[in-house]
Amino acid sequence: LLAATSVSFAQPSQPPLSAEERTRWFREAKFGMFIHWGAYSVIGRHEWIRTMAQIPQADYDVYAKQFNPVKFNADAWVDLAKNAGAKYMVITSKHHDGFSIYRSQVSDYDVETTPYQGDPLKQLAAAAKKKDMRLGFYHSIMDWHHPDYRPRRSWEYPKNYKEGGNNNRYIDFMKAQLKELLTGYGDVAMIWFDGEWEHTLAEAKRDDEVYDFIRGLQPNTLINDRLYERKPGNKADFGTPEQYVPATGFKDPSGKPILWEACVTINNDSWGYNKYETEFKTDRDLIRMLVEVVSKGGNLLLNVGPKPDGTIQDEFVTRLNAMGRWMKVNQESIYDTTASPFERMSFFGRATTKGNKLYLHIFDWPKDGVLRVAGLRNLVHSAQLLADPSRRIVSKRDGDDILLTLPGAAPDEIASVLELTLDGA
Ligand code: JFZ
Repeated sequence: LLAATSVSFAQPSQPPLSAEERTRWFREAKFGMFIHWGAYSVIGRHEWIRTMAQIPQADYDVYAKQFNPVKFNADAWVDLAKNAGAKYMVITSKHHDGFSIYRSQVSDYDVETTPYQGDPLKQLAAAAKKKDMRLGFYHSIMDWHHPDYRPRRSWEYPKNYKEGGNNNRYIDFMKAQLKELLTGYGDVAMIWFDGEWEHTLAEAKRDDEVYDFIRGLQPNTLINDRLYERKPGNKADFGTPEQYVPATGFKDPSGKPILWEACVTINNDSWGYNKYETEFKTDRDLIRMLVEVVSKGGNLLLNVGPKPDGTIQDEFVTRLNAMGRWMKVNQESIYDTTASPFERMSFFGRATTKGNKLYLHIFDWPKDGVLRVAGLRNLVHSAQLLADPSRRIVSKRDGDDILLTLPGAAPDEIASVLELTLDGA
């Protein structure tokens, strides 16, 4: 269990990169795995359960103390992500309930209060490092537990602001936790803030201070936009549309297009483990969603909520494996690509580009075997199906369009990818 902690997490030296350089891996990666795991997983309903069910702190703590993931295997989690085709993982170091799932020296509301002897984040960081997987931390600004956090949930404190809370002291605490995460766990791919809507940092005018603090510890860690509460001209590396795919890209509050990452659950609604959930997106929903996101220039951060024992439910595993099988055949059309060049999507599916390659993701296979790509004026040098590269696909110009003659049946009912090599792309 503790073997993983023998890996050295000596602070890596990172020469600061330009924004363009430090986000390169993110733009190439396209697909990450999100993990919501904490005291709420023990209850197994929803990560907001403490607020939703108005559970008093003392009662909630009984569950928190039961967090004991004896079957947690960090290598298995990294393998699951890797086999699915994900290039990075983002895990909750602390969610809104305030419970840290790592061994925090500055908080006594953490995994150290449970029977579990290890540090899940240390083990995950070691496994990720070994397997060449990037790891980032989701960290909630909102904290329902810390005595200095204001405002508190209104159902507990009708006045909304708890007497005695001290915003600045809370932010100091948050910085101390960030320092632990950014100095004890090796390279941190990103800090994924959340819960900014209670204005904690904005009110104290300390958002930029937190930004600079992170950069000072690890200059190339990416920082999401939820640090800033949609402040115009902020320095965030990427935006975070949630549970939807923005149709025309994502803009910061000043209107500047920025990198973005759509975060999405595999189940219907809950980010944390929900044992009552019966609805799950299908393989087809998920694969097409990844294609959709990438064709619009974004990343997909797909969530799993592991069980309290450290295992991941079959409904998630089978779907991630299906994505992985699709990715093994078609990954060229995903990694390191840029958004579709077509202003209006052709009827058949989606598209991405890379250099002189144009990838067509065919959702609706043409019944007459002829695919019309409207408005493609480039010369098509060659065309091949990624699922069947040996077969020659004939292309023919028809005015502004290209006609491609395809085999009778789709190689993949969910999404078949046709790679066009263009002249003068
Ligand atoms: C937040 C959390 O409250 C939730 O538990 C989960 O961690 C998720 C990833 O993030 O929920 C949000 C945050 C932002 C929006 C909606 C839900 N939003 O911008 O619409």
